[in-house]
Parts: sequence; structure tokens; C-alpha cells
Amino acid sequence: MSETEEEVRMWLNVIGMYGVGVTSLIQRYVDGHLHNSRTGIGIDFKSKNVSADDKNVQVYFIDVPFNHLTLIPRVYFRVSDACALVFRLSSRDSFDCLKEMKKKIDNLMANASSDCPLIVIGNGSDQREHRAVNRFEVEDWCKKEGFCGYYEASAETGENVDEAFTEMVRLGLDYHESKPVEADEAVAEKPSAKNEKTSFKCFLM
Ligand SMILES: Nc1nc2c(ncn2[C@@H]2O[C@H](COP(=O)(O)OP(=O)(O)O)[C@@H](O)[C@H]2O)c(=O)[nH]1
Ligand SMILES: [Mg+2]
Repeated sequence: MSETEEEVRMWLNVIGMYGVGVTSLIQRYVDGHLHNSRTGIGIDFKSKNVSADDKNVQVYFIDVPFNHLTLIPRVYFRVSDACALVFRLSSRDSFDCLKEMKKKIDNLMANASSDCPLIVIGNGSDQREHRAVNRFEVEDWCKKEGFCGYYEASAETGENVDEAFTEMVRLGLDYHESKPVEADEAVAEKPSAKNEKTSFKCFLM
């Protein structure tokens, strides 16, 4: 990073039902490959340094299984800069769950006075023969619900993962710059990011 480059810290939530591939997508984007330690339960973080708009951005991806959503303290929604809702293209149930998820997130965001951008990621695009949800149906729903984008990606092959996450970072950065500084200071300690890419457990409770 050059000395003149501005440093920004952002928090992006990636949320989905167990098994849709949330952890895999974050791993693929942050580490560039998948590793075996994907069986973790609970809420996790992974961070990555990226350059965007001439800024050095430290992005914290919060890995949120849907049934842990209500465990996230309100403050995290207040500081979140963007959220991705993930479903599995081969699972109709996971798309139906997205509708319930959106309602819960709308409530949480309203309570936290947040208006951060939301995108949808349909994961598992490599499993073409198992597709259970029509692309146009998702696109229509996303438009109706006011999402900022819809991406079909594969954590397995990496297809479209960079595109989806890069867009989430870009949207998050726009939002981050539009909100008062005070919100960012509400998160207590900056996690100890010894390396540019760090993974650690979050003990929220
Ligand atoms: N074929 C395929 N399998 C995937 C993909 N993403 C994740 N998986 C597999 O789906 C399972 C659940 O993934 P995981 O990331 O643990 O899901 P999470 O519970 O949402 O965090 C694992 O066996 C992954 O290897 C994908 O894009 N394509
Ligand atoms: Mg997981």
C-alpha cells in the first residue's frame, strides 16, 4: 500500500442455509481455493485486503448460517456495508428459504437503521443438470425485492465468484462512504489481522 492510499475497513455479511456453500464461496474468494476445514458451525470471519477506488480496503466477510442470524448483535448490522444472501441452484428449498431470510434481514436492518445494499448469489452453477430454480424467476424476485444484483456462481470451480464478490465490495464501499463515521466505531476491537488474509472464530455471545 502506498502511504497516500486511504485505508478503509468494511464488514460484509454472507448468509445462507446450511449446506448452500457460504463458507466455500468465502474461501474461494479470499484464498483462491477450497480447503478441507469447511465443516465449522456457527459464525465465522475471514478477511481480505483489496484495492478499490484507489483505496486499501480491509474487508471482513462474516460467514452467517441462516439459523444463526438472530445471534448477530444489532451493532453488526449497523456497521455492515453489504450483505449477500446465498441459495443453492440445485435446491428449491434453499430459494424458498431466501424469501423468509429477506423478511428477517429487512427487520434486522430496520432495527439497526441500516440501508446497506443486498445481493443474491445462486451457488452451484457447475451442477447444471441439477438446477432446480429458474434464473428468470430469481431475477424477477430480486428486482421486486430491491436487490442490487443477482449472480450465479460456483465455489467449486470458481466461476463468477470474483465477479460477485467484487461487486459486493464495490457496492459496500459506496454505501460505506455515504454513512456517518460514528457507525463504524461501534464495533469494538479490530480483529487481530496479522496477515492480509486472516480467518478466525467470532465469539459473539
Ligand atoms: N458442486 C458444488 N459443490 C459445492 C459448491 N459449493 C459448495 N459445495 C459443496 O457443498 C457442501 C457445503 O458447502 P459449505 O461451504 O460447507 O456450505 P455452508 O454450510 O453454506 O457453509 C460442501 O460439500 C461443498 O464442497 C459448488 O459451487 N458446487
Ligand atoms: Mg459454513
